[in-house]
Amino acid sequence: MYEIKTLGADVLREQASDVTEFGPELKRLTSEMFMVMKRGEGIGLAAPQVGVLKNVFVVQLADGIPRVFVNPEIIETSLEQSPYEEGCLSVPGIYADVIRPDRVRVQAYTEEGKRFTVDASGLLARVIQHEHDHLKGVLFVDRLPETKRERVLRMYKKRYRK
Ligand code: QAP
Ligand code: CO
Repeated sequence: MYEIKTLGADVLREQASDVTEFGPELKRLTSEMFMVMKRGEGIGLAAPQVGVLKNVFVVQLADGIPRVFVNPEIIETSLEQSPYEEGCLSVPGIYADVIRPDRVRVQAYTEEGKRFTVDASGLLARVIQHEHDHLKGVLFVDRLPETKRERVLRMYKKRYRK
């Protein structure tokens, strides 16, 4: 079973690589990722968070639809941006408002290797951008204004030591 890597783990800071084989190994990875995500009561999880440097993330919102994005690319973002409170299974207990585009168009592949495009808004758009960042080694705390980032990181380290 995969374990969630937390802030400080080097693997969270590396660039992931594209998936080249759409077979049973990929299926196994995504099903394990859904399990890890649900166990942690998350709504999104990227492969690097379980130590796998592949361009894959999974999302499951309250609608219950399991969504898999393989080799995703954000091809368009709205000019309108808004703050929204984010958290991350890799930075447990920390939540902060992150400003991001309200809507994105993402192109990705299914587990079967079929290309698809989604226009996402609302929470789905947020989670897609957050998870896409993980594939580049970026965490939501990196997107906070410096003073706020320092404050939440201090809070995290203080809690983490206990
Ligand atoms: C990303 O994050 C997300 O600190 C997914 O103690 C979340 O599922 C993007 C979680 C919100 C946009 C808005 C975090 C669970 C789950 C924690 C998650 C925790 C337990 C985070
Ligand atoms: Co995250």
